Amino acid sequence: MLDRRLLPRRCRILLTGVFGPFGVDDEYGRKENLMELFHNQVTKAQGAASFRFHHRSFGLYFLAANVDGDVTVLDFPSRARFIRELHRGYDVVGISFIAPNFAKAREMARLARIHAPLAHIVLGGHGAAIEGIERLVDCDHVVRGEGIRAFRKFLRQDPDAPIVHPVLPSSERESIFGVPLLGKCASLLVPGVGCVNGCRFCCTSHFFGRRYTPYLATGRELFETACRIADARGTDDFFVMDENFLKDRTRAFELLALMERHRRYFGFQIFSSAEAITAFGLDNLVRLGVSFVWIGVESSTRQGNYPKNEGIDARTLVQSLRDRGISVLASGILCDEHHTPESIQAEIDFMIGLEADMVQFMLLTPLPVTTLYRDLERRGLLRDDLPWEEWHGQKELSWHHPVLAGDAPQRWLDHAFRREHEANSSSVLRVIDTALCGFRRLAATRGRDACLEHRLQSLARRVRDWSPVLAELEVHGVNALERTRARALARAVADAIGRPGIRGHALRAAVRACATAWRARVHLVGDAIQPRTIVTRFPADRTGRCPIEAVPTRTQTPAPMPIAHAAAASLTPP
Ligand code: B12
Ligand code: SF4
Repeated sequence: MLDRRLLPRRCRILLTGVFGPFGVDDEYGRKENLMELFHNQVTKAQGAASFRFHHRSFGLYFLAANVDGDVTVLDFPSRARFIRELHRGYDVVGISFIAPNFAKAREMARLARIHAPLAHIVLGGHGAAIEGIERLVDCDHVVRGEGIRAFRKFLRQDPDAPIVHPVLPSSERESIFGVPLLGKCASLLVPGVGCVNGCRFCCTSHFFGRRYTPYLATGRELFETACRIADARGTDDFFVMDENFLKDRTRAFELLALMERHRRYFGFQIFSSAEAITAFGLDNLVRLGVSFVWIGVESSTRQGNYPKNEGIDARTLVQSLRDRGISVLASGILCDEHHTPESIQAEIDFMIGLEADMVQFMLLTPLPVTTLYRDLERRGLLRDDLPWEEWHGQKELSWHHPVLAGDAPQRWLDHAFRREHEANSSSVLRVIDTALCGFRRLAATRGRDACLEHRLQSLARRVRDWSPVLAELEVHGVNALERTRARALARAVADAIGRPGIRGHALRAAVRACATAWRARVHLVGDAIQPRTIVTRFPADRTGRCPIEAVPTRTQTPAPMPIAHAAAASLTPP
């Protein structure tokens, strides 16, 4: 192990995510592990109507923006690109990984020892929670939990220096039906990490010590940071990467008050628990500009649920949000301990019956550091024959379930996603429907002030920008029900905000053309999209720690088929 006291004052630091390709079966990974959020865990059964995009490894940019030194961030490298980068000469190589990417992190540490033998190897991210990781991976230092302060300490820098929020897009290469969404995507906002609720399965809460560590502690800090980022990126929309954004009600109300006072109305896509949403008030969410909220509904049963959902009727909450123009992603847990084939079907029916815009089904997965993990470990129920690559919650259970064994969990999961799609239609249709409901409700509200007037215009824009995709669903919907719904919704949109003009018709035709090309592409080569490698260099002694370079170096994606879609910024689900 290298002695960190030997590190030079001005370090050359490489911060990297794990290497691709992603979502393929090889010695380092599994095909279920796509580097995508929606297509992997939410709209995966929705075929061409699935939302497609990539998210950068945000934590790395936060570290880079907050330590002193020449820092390079390498996102989505190939193995060969990583080796090439090592030869540039680094004092520190920081590897960020999650548990299912354990084998990749181990291989990268091995490569770093060979190609950069003098570099200190630091491991961080959720994978660092794996017990005995120091022994399993050849490294010099492991950071568990919040990383900025810990990494500064490691580098012998001031851990309590102010935190700089980097300016970043929330996602890359957004598309649906093979149609790239043009225009600016929402920016990333990370108000803080962790959640105090400590639900027993939740690894983000446990990893950060069941505490909330704010990066932006007050509404004013949030507002000022949002202004800075919005001015730099040219969009007022934000994807808020905070486990339970509305939990700090005072901060959210202060933010709302500042937006109203300055007449600067941002839009937000957030994660929040049902209790926090209810406590903040649904109409306040509309004023705050929330267009999307991810809620952990978890289960219909008392046994499978958590205090955050106590006394709240999930279906009423979901419908009340959608009525107000707020899209809901509801997530539910399958293969909980008490589930049997009968009760699991009831659970799936319950999730479908919520009629949310999107539903995530996830297998109960005990990840290291969680109470659930400790509990199952104590009871001897954890599987020791399953490699970490399989701990992604999309196929096998990583623990011994009393009745659901073998490939039963995966079959239930596939069945759940498929049924949800068939019953509730494609998520994009629901998202347009939600925006239209919100528009009608607000349009009927008397005495709208400037804030609500702004929200009304945003909803109208969202409906107008997204509705061309209905042209594709009218013809190629998953079933007759969806095709009928798409036609009815297109008529309702025309009644509420006007018939499509020449531009609208052109967009509808373009969507159809792109979708046809996409179907051909899927038929010939499949629907995989690998993220491109992104290299960003943060030089030392920079003002405001801004990167000087962000170089996409490789793309494995098909050539984009551009059609105008200015809506990307107004509705970009996380
Ligand atoms: C964005 C995201 C993704 C993106 C990936 C982005 C990327 N480029 O890797 C997408 C959507 C593709 C994704 C996919 C998956 N994800 Co994911 N994802 C997240 C999410 C929502 C946010 C992460 C984030 O940016 N947080 C904000 C930043 C600031 O925090 P951070 O990353 O934790 O970084 C901090 C510290 O951890 C630390 N740190 C991080 N890296 C490093 C490195 C060094 C050197 C140091 C010193 C410190 C350090 O410092 C940072 C600042 O404090 C988290 C949940 C969450 N709320 O954190 C899940 C999460 C990380 N994902 C998870 C999982 C399981 C998956 C999937 C397997 C899901 C699935 N079943 O399909 C896939 C795997 C994909 C793959 N092939 O790798 C788990 C990880 C579980 C675990 N214990 O390992 C999480 C925690 C969600 C959960 N609760 O289960 N994911
Ligand atoms: S409320 Fe959500 S983020 Fe918080 S501990 Fe529970 S599952 Fe995790």
